[in-house]
Amino acid sequence: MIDASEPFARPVRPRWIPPEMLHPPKLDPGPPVGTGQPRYALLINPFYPKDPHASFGKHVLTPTLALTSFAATTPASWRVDYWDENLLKGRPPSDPLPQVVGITVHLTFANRAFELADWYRHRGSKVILGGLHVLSCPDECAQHADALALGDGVQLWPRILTDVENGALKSRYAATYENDYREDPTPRRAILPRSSFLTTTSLIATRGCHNRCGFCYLATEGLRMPYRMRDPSQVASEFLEDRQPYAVFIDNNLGSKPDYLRALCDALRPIEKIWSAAVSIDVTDDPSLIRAMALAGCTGVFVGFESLADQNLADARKKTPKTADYARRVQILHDNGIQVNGSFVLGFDHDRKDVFARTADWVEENRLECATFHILTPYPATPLFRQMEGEGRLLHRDWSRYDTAHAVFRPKHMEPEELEQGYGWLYERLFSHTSIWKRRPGDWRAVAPYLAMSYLYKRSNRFWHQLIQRHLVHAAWKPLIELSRIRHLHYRRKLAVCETAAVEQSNVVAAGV
Ligand code: B12
Ligand code: SF4
Repeated sequence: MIDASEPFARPVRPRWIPPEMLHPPKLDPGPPVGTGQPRYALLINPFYPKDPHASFGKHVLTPTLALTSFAATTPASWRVDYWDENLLKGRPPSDPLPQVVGITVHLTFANRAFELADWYRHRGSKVILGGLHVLSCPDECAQHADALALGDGVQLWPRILTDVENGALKSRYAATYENDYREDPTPRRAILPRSSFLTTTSLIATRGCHNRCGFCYLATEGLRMPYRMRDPSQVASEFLEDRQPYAVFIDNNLGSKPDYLRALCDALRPIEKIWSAAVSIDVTDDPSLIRAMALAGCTGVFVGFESLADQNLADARKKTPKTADYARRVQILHDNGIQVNGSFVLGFDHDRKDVFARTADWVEENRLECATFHILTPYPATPLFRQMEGEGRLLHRDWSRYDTAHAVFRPKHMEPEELEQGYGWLYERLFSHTSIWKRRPGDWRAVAPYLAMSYLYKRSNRFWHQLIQRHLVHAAWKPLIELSRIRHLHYRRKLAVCETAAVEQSNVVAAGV
């Protein structure tokens, strides 16, 4: 029962959701076809239902690198195509039938991945499944695949294709993440539909993280991902090669090694582009690093605050500054013109029903330009999963609802329904006109682009499916992105002048003048 006295108890208005955002296209049974066109591989990112509370636009900001990263290792004699079901183009291609179909599997879309796998296998393709869910639940996935790729696809894919050619495909291939990351080829971005994403430049510079939070997928049993870095110059050249003004770093935590981040900023500064990245808030330990990020083109960070309660963070074993210091640290980012998208996890053991209102107030007081919420979700094979399972608190194992928008465990201080309703209420409040306006940037020149971006991102869910189907995503964002880049270059010049003046001042002081 939801406590009616809570602010989040007010029923959320039912909204119209475009059916394309909730259901994948139906696959007709069709007859078995044969063995597929030799040396033709199709790579699929399966459909997942979109959470109506959050932005639909976020799914077409930038593509996953899961498929393009290993597509780059496809032998030259093979044709390779990319198919993202979330781009709403209908049924995936089957004429000609690919000899090999590679599908990436996460737990939330595992069922759709299996449906696709069964469909292609029935027709005669060889199906290879890879990705996070294959690593955490291999036996479940094996029933739907000719072969499983456990771990790093970049090392496995060429081996798999060679074995297919030789009629010697094995049922399991495994690779670790301990190799030298600098030797990985550039992801094959040319196979992506450029008009379908805000930017096709999803970049990755590092693998792993200096933390190992108990709820994070990085703590999955059997996943060893030592911290690895690519050469900063390699990353800058990839950025240039893709010819887009804006890139999104999809690293787990770009700030894990501050010295590396500084070197990366040195390499990115001359190319005069803009980018955003996920970091943990300890990146602000050294404000000069934040200045270096701004001068290198960083316009936004996605910060995993996770919780505003120290006890929750300690339970999760996250090494992080005290939450009382978060506001000052956010200000350091804002002072350098960097927008903050705060990520919060709800439902930790010290969260009571006031967590929703307290989080919303804090986000507004600190004028976070954007916020993303997640219901705590115990991913299989993580320490959190084992804990919840041991305490008998898991409600079910329907992976499709392990999408951080549903309560899949029994929280300590509220009902699962209250957790879900509070989560929905938070998005309602933070995406409201009042809240968007309250959080506008202090610099009046930044207000118009902030409002335009906020409205497109947070209040256009009725239209996103049309932009996606008409290949207009890139075109819709383009003017705003270009405007941001030009504003940022102007802003950087001012920052650089201040920086030079500060250095000259300290030289004068050092010289004892
Ligand atoms: C980009 C991204 C997105 C994008 C695109 C997602 C998409 N599927 O199209 C957007 C922003 C839309 C998104 C949304 C969400 N995401 Co997301 N996302 C990421 C992110 C940051 C990068 C993914 C990536 O490119 N990784 C780099 C590639 C190279 O690594 P990889 O995927 O593991 O692939 C390698 C291997 O696994 C293997 N491999 C993978 N697939 C295959 C297939 C074959 C055939 C072979 C041979 C090999 C192979 O080879 C690759 C190279 O080694 C990851 C975090 C991260 N850094 O990985 C989170 C992450 C994948 N997302 C996550 C989540 C929870 C979500 C959301 C549910 C969150 C939310 N509530 O909105 C949504 C919805 C998506 C969904 N239902 O799954 C979780 C998944 C947790 C889990 N255990 O499944 C992650 C791990 C974040 C996290 N820290 O928890 N996401
Ligand atoms: S800091 Fe973020 S990426 Fe690193 S282990 Fe914790 S949750 Fe995962």
